[in-house]
Amino acid sequence: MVVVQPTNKSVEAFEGLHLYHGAISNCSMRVRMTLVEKGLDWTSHHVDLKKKENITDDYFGINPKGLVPTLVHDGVVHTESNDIIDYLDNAYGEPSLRAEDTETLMSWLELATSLHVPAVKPYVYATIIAPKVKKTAQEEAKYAELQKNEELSKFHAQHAGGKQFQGEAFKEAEAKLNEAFAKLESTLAGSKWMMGDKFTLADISWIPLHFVLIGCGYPFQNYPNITRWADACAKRRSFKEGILEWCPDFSKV
Ligand SMILES: N[C@@H](CCC(=O)N[C@@H](CS)C(=O)NCC(=O)O)C(=O)O
Repeated sequence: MVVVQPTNKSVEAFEGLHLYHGAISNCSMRVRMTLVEKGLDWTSHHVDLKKKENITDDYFGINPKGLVPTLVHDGVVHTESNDIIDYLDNAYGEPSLRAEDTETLMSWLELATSLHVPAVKPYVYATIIAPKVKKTAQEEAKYAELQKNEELSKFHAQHAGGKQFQGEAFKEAEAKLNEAFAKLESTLAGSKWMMGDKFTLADISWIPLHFVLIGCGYPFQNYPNITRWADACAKRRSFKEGILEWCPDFSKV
């Protein structure tokens, strides 16, 4: 559980569940899906990443990395999407999104987290997003002032001023995705959901990656089990309300 002490104290007065989230953000999608699956009421604070609404003193005062999503639950600030969905499932019992084999379930959430900066983000920025979130010189300066996280500063510097990164960084990202999706493909052979017969947090963690990456042209046609699983996920209300209502088609963002 990642709890943050906000310097923007306004959120400490919030009651109930408040989510700062981005329509096009795969990390936000998993939290919105969890809220729907668990039938929870929540207050939306939409942060438009294309308008760089995350690059403000106010938002960095809530999430010190300037990332979405951020959950505020009764004034307590939680970051990191895979920790947030685990937190919500623990905090609100039924319907449970856990599996009997908690260790394997958690390892899928950890894998999704660990792939984000080295693989998912570079792939998505290189194929679609970088030109859509190009910062003005003023926004670059504000970002440099606010961002204290070295990994994120380094990542964003790779496409500062409209630069596109392809080459080695892209190939490395692609190789990491290929390895992860080969593992997912074999896990889904003969089982409906990632953890067997039950739809769990593992499916919620991974289906936004499929949705976003297929929009970026990732070749999921080579993965028949993943395709079948994604079709089953797409039939759920949480997919419609947590993903499609906010982002109908990632290739058109
Ligand atoms: N590990 C974080 C990653 C969050 C993240 O990178 N969010 C993206 C959208 S999916 C974002 O806020 N991007 C804006 C930026 O990098 O400035 C999580 O899982 O919550």
